[in-house]
Amino acid sequence: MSQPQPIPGSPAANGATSPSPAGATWITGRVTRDSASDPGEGPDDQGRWPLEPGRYRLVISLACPWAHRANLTRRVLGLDQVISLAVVDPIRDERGWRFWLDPDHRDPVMGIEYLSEAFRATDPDYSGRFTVPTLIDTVTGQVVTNDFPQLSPDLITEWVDYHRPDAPALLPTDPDQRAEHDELAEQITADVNRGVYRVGYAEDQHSYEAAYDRLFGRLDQLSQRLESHRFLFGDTVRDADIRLFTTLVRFDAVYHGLFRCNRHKLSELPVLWNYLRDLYQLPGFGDTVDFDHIKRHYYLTDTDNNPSGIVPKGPDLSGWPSLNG
Ligand SMILES: N[C@@H](CCC(=O)N[C@@H](CS)C(=O)NCC(=O)O)C(=O)O
Repeated sequence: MSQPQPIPGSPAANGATSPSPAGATWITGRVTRDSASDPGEGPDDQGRWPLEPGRYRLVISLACPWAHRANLTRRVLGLDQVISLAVVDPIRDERGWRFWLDPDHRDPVMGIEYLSEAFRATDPDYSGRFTVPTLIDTVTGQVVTNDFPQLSPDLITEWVDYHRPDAPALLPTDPDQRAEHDELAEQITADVNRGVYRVGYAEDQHSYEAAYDRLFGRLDQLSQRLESHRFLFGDTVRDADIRLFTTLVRFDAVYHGLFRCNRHKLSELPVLWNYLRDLYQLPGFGDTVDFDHIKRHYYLTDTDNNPSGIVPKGPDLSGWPSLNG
C-alpha cells in the first residue's frame, strides 16, 4: 500500500470535520462518475474517487442498522459483484470494531486487525468515531467515507452502470415523486431508525415516554399507509423501504426488550409484520440479516441497558419465512 496522504473530504485535508446529525464526525469522500481522477488514482481535488469495479471494500457489522442499509442497497442493486464486503466481529472492544472473524484476526484484503487502523492511515488526526459502514479503497488502504447518509444514494445514482439489469429503481427519477420519497424517508430515519435509540437511551421517564410516543406514532402512520400499498410507494421497493426494514427486522429481537420499545412487538402489528416478512423474502433483505450478530452485539455491548450481559434466547425465529422457497 502506498504512503497515505490526507484526502479531500477528510478532516485533515479540510481543516474541518463534517458534523453528522448525531454530532459525530465523518470522512466524507465519494466515489462518483464525474471524478476527475483516472482509474488507480486517489480522489480529485473535490474528494471524488474514481468509479472502479473491484477497487472498494465495504466494511460492515451485521448488527448495525446503518451498515445494514448500505449492504442491503449494495445487494439489491447487484453491486456485490463489484464492491467487496468485510464483516467485523459483532463485539467491539476499547479499540473499536475488529476483524476477528477472519483468519489471523486480520481482514484478508487490507491486512488490518482493527477498523481504526484504516482511519489512522487516512488521517492521523481523525477525531471522529470509527464507525460502520465504512468504504475503504483497497489500493491505498484509506477510508473513502464513513458518511453513511451519502453512501447509499451514491450506490444508487453513481454506480448505475454496474447495477444488475433488473435492479429496482430505489429512488424515483420524477422530481415530485423524489421529493415525496425523501420526505418520508427522512421521517423514517428521524422517528424510527433514530427513534428506537431515542427510546433506548432516554435518561428520564418524561423523555422516555415522549420518545416512545413519537416512535409508535410514526409506526402507526406507516402501518396505515401500508394497508393499501405492498411497499411504501406501491409495488416498487424504494430506499425508504430499505431504511424501514433495517429497524423493523431488529425490533422484536432487541428494541422491544433491551430498549423498552414495548407497546407492541412487530409480530403483534399485522400490517407491518406482513410487510416485513414480505420484504424479508426478497433477494438482499433476509439474506443480509444475522440475528445472532444482532443479539450478541446489542446485549453484550450495551452494558447500561443490560448490565448482566445475558443474551436472551428468544424470540423464537421459527416463524420467519424460509429464504430458499
Ligand atoms: N453514528 C452514526 C451512525 C453510524 C454508527 O454509529 N455506527 C455504529 C454501529 S451501529 C458504530 O460503528 N459505532 C462505533 C462507535 O461509535 O464507536 C449516526 O448515528 O448517525
